Amino acid sequence: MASLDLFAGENNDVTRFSERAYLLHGYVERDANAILEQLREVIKQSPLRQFVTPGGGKMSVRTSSCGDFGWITDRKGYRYTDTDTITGEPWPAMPAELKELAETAAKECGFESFSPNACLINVYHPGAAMGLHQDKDESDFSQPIVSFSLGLPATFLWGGLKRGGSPHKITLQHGDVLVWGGPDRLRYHGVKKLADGQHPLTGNVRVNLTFRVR
Ligand SMILES: O=C(O)CCC(=O)C(=O)O
Ligand SMILES: [Mn+2]
Repeated sequence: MASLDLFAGENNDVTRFSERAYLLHGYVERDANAILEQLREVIKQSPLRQFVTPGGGKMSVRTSSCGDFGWITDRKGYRYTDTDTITGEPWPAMPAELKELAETAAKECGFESFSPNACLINVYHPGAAMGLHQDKDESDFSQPIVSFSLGLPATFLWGGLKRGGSPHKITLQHGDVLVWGGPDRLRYHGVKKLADGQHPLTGNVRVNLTFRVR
């Protein structure tokens, strides 16, 4: 297995772990309180829920969305909608500060024109995980994915462009941001089962936000 250090970037705060995939260490740590406050408001309007996949399994992660579009899944498939299927209302607006932070992170990694219109909120309790998958329900793969991690640490799995093989493991800490795009945009990725723990800001959960152009 190739060492991730192979791609280590020039800047200590950024690790480039694939051709166009970057870990911005602690990038949103200072903003964590404000981000979580905004999320609490979003979740009041569109509550967290456990989706059922097309295969009929219940996802272990609890999910909501904000922005013009929200990502959903049910027996009919994975897709984006412009209304929350629970409330029947439009998804809550994407807080401007969050959008700006995501755009600045993308710029930091050379993705100049990123303007996300969907933000998927994933809340992991201990034992929750996300299997290896591609983010491929979007229409413009020239746009990156920007992902914030808050609260409990997690092991992120970074695979190839095809299923199979053993993925690299990347530890994501509170405040870390991942950006991936270009030739890495359709990489398989996932999250290992969350270990028990307590975090001063989130208690026993990990919160993940992924900003996307739907
Ligand atoms: O929780 C994470 O770090 C990744 C989430 C993810 O891949 C997704 O929501 O599609
Ligand atoms: Mn994903």
